[in-house]
Amino acid sequence: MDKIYRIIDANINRVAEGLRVLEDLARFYYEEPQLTEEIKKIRHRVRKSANNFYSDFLDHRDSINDLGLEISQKNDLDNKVNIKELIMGNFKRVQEGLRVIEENFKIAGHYEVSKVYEACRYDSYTVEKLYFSKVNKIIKKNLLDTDLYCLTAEEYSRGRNNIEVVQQMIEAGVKIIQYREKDKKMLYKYEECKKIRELTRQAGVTFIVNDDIDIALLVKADGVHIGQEDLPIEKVRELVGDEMIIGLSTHSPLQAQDAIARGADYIGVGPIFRTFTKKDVCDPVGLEYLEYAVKSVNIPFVAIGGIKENNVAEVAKRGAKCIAMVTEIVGADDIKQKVESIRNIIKQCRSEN
Ligand code: 3NM
Repeated sequence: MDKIYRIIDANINRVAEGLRVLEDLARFYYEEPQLTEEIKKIRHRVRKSANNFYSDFLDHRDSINDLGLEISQKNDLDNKVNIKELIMGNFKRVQEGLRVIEENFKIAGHYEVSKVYEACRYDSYTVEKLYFSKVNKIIKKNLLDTDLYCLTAEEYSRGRNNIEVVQQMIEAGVKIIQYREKDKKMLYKYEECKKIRELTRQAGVTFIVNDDIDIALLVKADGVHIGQEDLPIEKVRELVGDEMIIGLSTHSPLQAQDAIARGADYIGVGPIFRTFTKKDVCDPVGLEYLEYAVKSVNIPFVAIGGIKENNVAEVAKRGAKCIAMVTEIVGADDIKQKVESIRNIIKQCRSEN
């Protein structure tokens, strides 16, 4: 029976620690009271329900001779590249641990106690669902909490391919990138998006695919961006589900309100100035529509169209928090340096606002 207590002890620690990771993310990172409380309740129950066994656990604990530490140090199977993976990994750790506790308490002759851990496992399934739905809402709300939104356009990239350009954008610290290629064949777009997904995932950068919902789904992009004449947003939502971000280009206050009512997660507001990058776009809407968006659009939005280093200040001073640029970035001699100087201008405008 000694070894059984050793297993239960190790798993109670594993579960409680996993819960603590989840609780602290909810509490300090997402600042989400309901999740914090729900996780805390389970964690206390996990610890308290085994209080009577505390001395048995200590008697049989033998961490120094645990094979697990050496194995864990030798591989990186437990590595995580983003917070979502961290959350997922810890829920799995908690649920697996609870199952081990449950089964071993039965063997140890404590059937009633095992049922408590079974109940905790079911509670954790419910909280996991709640956790992800809340986290997704928070992620979507904050999705454009960054100064610069960059898009690809290989034909303006001075001979660099999209992958090189994206790598440089990431190195420059850009936090959201849209893949936009109107004239490439599907296969090439898919291959490029697969690579970009890998790069952005490793760097924790949000990745949006323009137009091609199928590619966005296949490569597990964070979102898809569509235009006014693409499939209706409700139908796109049916295809991509609740989690995926949907962005919609809008060119007037009416279109903005329509996009909000129909479930867009963010909108593009533009074209602010004349642009030749988007072939079929309307005339510039000027800064007026931007001013409307700043006052009246209650979802994230990004200003776009003809914005360059030499006019970005006008846009930032009008209150645009997130600004999109295509040719100014992809066509720069030095992308990193361009991003840096644009960022400095935006920062300066914000401090003056
Ligand atoms: N959408 P540049 S304007 C992709 O108004 C796009 O919805 C627009 O390119 C809109 O920064 C645009 O090179 C092109 O002017 C922006």
